[in-house]
Amino acid sequence: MNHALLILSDAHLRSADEVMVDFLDQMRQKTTHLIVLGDFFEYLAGSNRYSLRIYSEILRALARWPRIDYLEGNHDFDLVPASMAVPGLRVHPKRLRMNLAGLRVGLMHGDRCHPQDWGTSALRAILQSTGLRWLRDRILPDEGVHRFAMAFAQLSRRSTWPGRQNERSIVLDEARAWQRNEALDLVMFGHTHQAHLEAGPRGVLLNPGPATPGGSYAWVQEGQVLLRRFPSGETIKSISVEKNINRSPQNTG
Ligand SMILES: [Mn+2]
Repeated sequence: MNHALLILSDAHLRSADEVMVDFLDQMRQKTTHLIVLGDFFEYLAGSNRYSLRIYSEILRALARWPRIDYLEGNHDFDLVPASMAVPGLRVHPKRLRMNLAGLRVGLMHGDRCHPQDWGTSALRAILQSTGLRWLRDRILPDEGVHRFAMAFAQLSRRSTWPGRQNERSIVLDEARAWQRNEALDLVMFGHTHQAHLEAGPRGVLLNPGPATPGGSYAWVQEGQVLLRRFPSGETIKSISVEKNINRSPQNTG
């Protein structure tokens, strides 16, 4: 079986984005399966009609994909496939394991790894709390919520929040621990905007990096994991990933 995967993360799209639309259409000639590791949109939560209108062109490009597995991030959450009109979309609010291309794969966004990292989780924490979710989706005007969230997202990136400095190593540690505990051949995550491709004794760790011009994306095919330049596609790094039948989960409880 030749099951190729396109993996994108952290594009933080703010509007209709021609580069991304062209890229998605081009890549669709090569695979039918797209994996998004979160924060693809700068802000999209619930079925905010204003956000959906802003992103309509991108959503149409996504709708042309037969299968999309979408891990929610801290900028895009509570996604409603029906209101997004993307028939192939499967939304995953939390980290999950999947068998893909014959491999045991773990997928996570990467936020909420650090207990003190209230900065990057604030947007999600506030807008996803029960009371505010109700306000967000039923009472407040969609445009106001969208504009507030966009402004807040920008502020949170400019500032240095407690817990942000060592975010990269904390997310990596979390990915390693998960790989070890569940015998995962490949763990993929995003969030830190720092591409990472590593073949360790227990398997492969992958952060595709931000899918923004000059950034990167990942491609998995025939036992190879490739880190590639976005959007041009030059290979930055490539390693092989194998199904390790000798590995077994460490925690059985
Ligand atoms: Mn994130």
